[in-house]
Amino acid sequence: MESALTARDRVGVQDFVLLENHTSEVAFIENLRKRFKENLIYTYIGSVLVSMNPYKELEIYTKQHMERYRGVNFYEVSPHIYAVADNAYRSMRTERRDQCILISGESGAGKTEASKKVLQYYAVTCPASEHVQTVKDRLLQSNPVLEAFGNAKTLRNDNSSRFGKYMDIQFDFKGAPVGGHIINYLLEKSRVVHQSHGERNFHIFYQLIEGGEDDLLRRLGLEKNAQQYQYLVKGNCPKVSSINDRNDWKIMRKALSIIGFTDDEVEELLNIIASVLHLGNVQYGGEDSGSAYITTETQIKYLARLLGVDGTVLKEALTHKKIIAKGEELMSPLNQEQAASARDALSKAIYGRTFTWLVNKINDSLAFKVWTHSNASVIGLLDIYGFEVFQNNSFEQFCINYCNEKLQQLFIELTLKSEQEEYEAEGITWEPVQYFNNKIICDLVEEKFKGIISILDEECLRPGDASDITFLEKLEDTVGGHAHFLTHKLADGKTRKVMGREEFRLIHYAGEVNYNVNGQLLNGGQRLKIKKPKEILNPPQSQCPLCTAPLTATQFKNSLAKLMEILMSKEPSYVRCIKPNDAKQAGRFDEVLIRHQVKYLGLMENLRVRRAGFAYRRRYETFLQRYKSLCPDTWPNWDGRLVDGVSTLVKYLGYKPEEYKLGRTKIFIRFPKTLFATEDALEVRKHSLATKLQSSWKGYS
Ligand code: AD9
Ligand code: MG
Repeated sequence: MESALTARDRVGVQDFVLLENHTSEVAFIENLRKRFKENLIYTYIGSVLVSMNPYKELEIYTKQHMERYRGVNFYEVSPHIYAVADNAYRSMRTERRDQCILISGESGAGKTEASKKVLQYYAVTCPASEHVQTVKDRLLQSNPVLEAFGNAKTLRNDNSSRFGKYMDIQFDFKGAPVGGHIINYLLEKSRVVHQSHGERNFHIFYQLIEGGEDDLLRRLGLEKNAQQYQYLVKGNCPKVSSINDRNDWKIMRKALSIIGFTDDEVEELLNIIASVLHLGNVQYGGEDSGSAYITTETQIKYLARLLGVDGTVLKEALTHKKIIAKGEELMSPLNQEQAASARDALSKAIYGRTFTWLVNKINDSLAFKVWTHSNASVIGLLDIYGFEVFQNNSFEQFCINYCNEKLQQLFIELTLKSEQEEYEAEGITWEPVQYFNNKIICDLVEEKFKGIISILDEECLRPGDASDITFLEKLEDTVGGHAHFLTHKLADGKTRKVMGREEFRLIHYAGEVNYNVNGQLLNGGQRLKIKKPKEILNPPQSQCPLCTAPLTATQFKNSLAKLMEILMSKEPSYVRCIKPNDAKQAGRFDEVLIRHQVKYLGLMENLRVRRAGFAYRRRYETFLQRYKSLCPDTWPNWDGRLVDGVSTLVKYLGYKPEEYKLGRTKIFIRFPKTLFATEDALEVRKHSLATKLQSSWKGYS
């Protein structure tokens, strides 16, 4: 029989707070490595779950596994995503407090898979009636639909979510899921018209072309060949070995039916998807005057039919822009290049709007019809893009990283707050922890009038010579002296050689990122108010300072503020996902890559906060239950007060006064070695009992 000590040598500790040297990153990574090698992909930092993507199917998600975690204390079973799900569920039920599970990590780290596991856990383990079963099915089936329209193959992940997602699962007073609601964030619309080498457009396009029935494709005017479509050939990657588009089409179609889409609605949806493909194939020629004209009449014919608009109106929309001169609307012709970008802008707008429509439809179908807040509780699931640093970082990365700053701030505030509250509740002196508060970076981005987003808005709305470069200059004037902001200009007027003239650098909590300002004004300033398809076809207006529609960056800022409010009102659980290598391969532990993520996820900081003071804490009844066999006075039953039992037990075990403290309901143990010694004693006792039993059996034979 393996002793507790050698087992720990082999598989590491299941909670990082039990590491002897908790400040050592080397020890942290080593523990991850040991566990990963043994297929132990989950480890805790206190109540935070660290999850490593195994890149292979593990036999740990069966119904039996779910049962094992049901209603069981966090520490009595090995770390698992089901334990987090169950713990949140139980807290919701017993404390009547709304919960949220925040899943973070970089692209391909396993966030979406983790969120699906949580949802499956509730679908299987929560009580059900006929109505509830429908809700469960719809909740589960929302995934294949949203993934078809919102996920794509990227270099980093074959099924990368190109949008952020927050999902509420609503439970009734019996604890049965009775409804849901999804909020989506910042869909990567640029992918509709362009993909980098080795990447694809959103899955739905390929699913439709590969899996769509002949009849359907005929109606949509589509050919069964992705190579025919300009929007699908940019990345030169029509097929992906891990993806079966034809099969996924069937799953997606079935999911649409389960969610309650009528045949007409499905047809309408697919009309729009087909329209985007046709739009991509619209080509232009140039008049002598320079004005663009359309050379591909067939596409216009299909588009007019599918979108239900007049062909002439459509053609004008694709070759002209509307300007307002002296109070009058005029149509001004575009040149070829401008027309092509107007076409692409239209495709992106149509796709973005369709995605929002889809989310709204799913929400209608998940809506709990007799919902009142008084008798229901909520578990929220956040699956949102992690911190991103590319060679070239643009507006999209800026928004994503800003979002991560906000989440990190929330994490720090809530973790510290809950630690502090626990110490206070237990009557134990709180020792303040030093930590980096990233509020200063959030302010730099979002502060009114002088934050980066305000300056971006101002430049977007300023008529005249506003450009990406004037935006950068304004930034330099306003936030140039900020400790977390840099450009190529040095304070003494010299230039910083390592930086380009069109970029600024933010020193994020997770590292430094250079953002290119090219196109920031365009992206940051896009107005979002679009309602019906016909309205989309109105040519984009030139910038109008009086327009009150929110700008993309500000809208994103506001939606993040709302998200923070939602999360703040709930009790959080955290899942931190780590990707083991960039090759999407099982068994490969790329230490450099992992170390980066440990840093970006702020795990060492997290561990430090958790370890400040005490490594380990347990409720008296749990502690007594586990270790009472080690002390004759507490074994087999303890009659008196729990705290006296624990006190008797630890004195018998030889704990020194500086090694532990007794709170109101819990014991706090300062060093891991104290606990390990107790665990080892327990192993020894079990072992000797087993030996005794064996020898007494032998006596009978
Ligand atoms: V992105 O930011 O949306 O690009 P995610 O969501 O973090 O990313 P995802 O959950 O999609 O990553 O995981 C990527 C792939 O890793 C999956 O398609 C699976 O092939 C693989 N994966 C992730 N988690 C698990 C797991 N627990 N077991 C097995 C997994 N495979
Ligand atoms: Mg994902």
